[in-house]
Amino acid sequence: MTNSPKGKFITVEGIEGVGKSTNIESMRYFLDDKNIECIVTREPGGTDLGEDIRELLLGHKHGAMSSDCELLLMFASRAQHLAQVIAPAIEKGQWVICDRFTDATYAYQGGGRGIADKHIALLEKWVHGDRQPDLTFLLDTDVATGMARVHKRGAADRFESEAAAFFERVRNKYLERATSKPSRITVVDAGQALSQVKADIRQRLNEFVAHTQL
Ligand code: Z5A
Repeated sequence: MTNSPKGKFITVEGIEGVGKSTNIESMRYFLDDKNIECIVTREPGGTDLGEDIRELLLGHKHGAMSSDCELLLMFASRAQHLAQVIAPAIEKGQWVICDRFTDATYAYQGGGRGIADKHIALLEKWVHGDRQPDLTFLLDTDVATGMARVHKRGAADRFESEAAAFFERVRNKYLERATSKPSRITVVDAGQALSQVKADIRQRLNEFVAHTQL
């Protein structure tokens, strides 16, 4: 009996408004076209429990939440998500596209809130061991462009209410991580016309799919 191949784990990252949700939909169509079974999920969230944690994290009910509490809730949601959704899907051979994962924790809780990388690394090791995304798209554009896109939507959540300086630190941390992990993280210029952003993502995804089928 041969083991069926494991699925792949793809994550999509970036500051608010860079077009993660929009482009994830196109990525799903692309994989469908290639007859690759995939699921789309998100963090924080992705399970019933995780979605409840997401409400705590994004809502304004707990505006005075400490940075450490925020960090631990992100990993609590992630632990459930990995155990209940991500790991089982990959084991079954499905591909998983996840809207944000641990790079977001380094960017927001590390870069944004100032928590030391070594604390985040400890939780990362505990919660996901050696499991890492196989491919990450970092959609990158300047903070003003991202903010202008989402602020058209109305009421801002707890993160969206942060000042531009917070998102500058988040963006810098993302770019720093991309520089240190070039084989996993592909940076896409998300300030371009959407058609070009989609084309850039499709090209990288195509290379990745071809490589996995070698
Ligand atoms: N967070 C954290 O702190 N730590 C963690 O570990 C994790 C998360 C996992 C929830 O994330 C918050 O959790 C997040 C970080 C924190 N807070 N923030 N900020 P989220 O992913 O749910 O929230 P978000 O980043 O605010 O997502 P978003 O606002 O939905 O943005 P998006 O998905 O990147 O964008 P979009 O909805 O696809 O596009 C926004 C608009 O721009 C839409 O009208 C599009 O049509 C338009 N758009 C998209 N691309 C283009 C281009 N290229 N040109 C023109 N217009 C475009």
